[in-house]
Amino acid sequence: MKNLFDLSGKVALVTGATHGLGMAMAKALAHHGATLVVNGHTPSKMDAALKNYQAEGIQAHGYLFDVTDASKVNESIAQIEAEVGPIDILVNNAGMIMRVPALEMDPEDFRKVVDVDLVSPFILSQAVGKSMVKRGGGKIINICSMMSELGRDTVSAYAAAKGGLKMLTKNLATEWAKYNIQVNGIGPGYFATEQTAPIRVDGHPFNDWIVNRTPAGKWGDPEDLAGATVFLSSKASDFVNGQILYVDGGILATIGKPKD
Ligand code: GCO
Repeated sequence: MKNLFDLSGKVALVTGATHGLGMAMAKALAHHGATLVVNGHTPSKMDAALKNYQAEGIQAHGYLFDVTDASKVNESIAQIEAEVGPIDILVNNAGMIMRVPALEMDPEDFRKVVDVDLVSPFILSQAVGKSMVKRGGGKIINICSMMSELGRDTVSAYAAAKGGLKMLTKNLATEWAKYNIQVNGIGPGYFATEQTAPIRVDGHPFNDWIVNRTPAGKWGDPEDLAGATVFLSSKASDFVNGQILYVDGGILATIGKPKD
């Protein structure tokens, strides 16, 4: 049973893994034996992140590249596979959000959000998918969101992208399952991260509301994603294709309840 989750000998690439959910998922993969490759785009953040990994005994390989630039991505994947080894596990976590009412949002900003949150997972999946097909298999995990299922004021671009990412996951799973590539998603609920800091302030109406709206009655900790990440990266999920595993404290299971 234990070996089902053993990732020894596997190379895992996690995008946007210099902080937050990306770092937590990357650490879980490394602690289960994977050789870790982390992507980021800010040198100072990468330096700090590599020290953070090192402090936990993880020799992470850091690669700075823009996930929205297809030629840079293909170059970097070729470099990683030459220097570290063929990529067995890809976690498309890099993402961004802009909270702007739809009537006011600049279409160029809309395009930027969709580029990072939807187009880049396609670019990375295609680049890594080509060598996974040649080698007979692999694992791809797309980090979705509550906004893959639900709308919310001010996040139309993010919701459009995360909704699209759910369907990209199902479609890649449809096309690539025959190559023994399992493409699945993880849908985090509301987690205590840098990204949610602006809406997770004591007394902020959204903060109180989300705690009440979540059956678990709290914000998630990034470590709460470890199990789902290792499961969808391991032999344990070899017959799991095109699924979105929501890790949300029960938000999607309920209509919510009036405040006590
Ligand atoms: C927001 C939040 C969400 C969460 C997450 C929920 O503004 O609503 O930032 O987008 O980060 O995606 O699943």
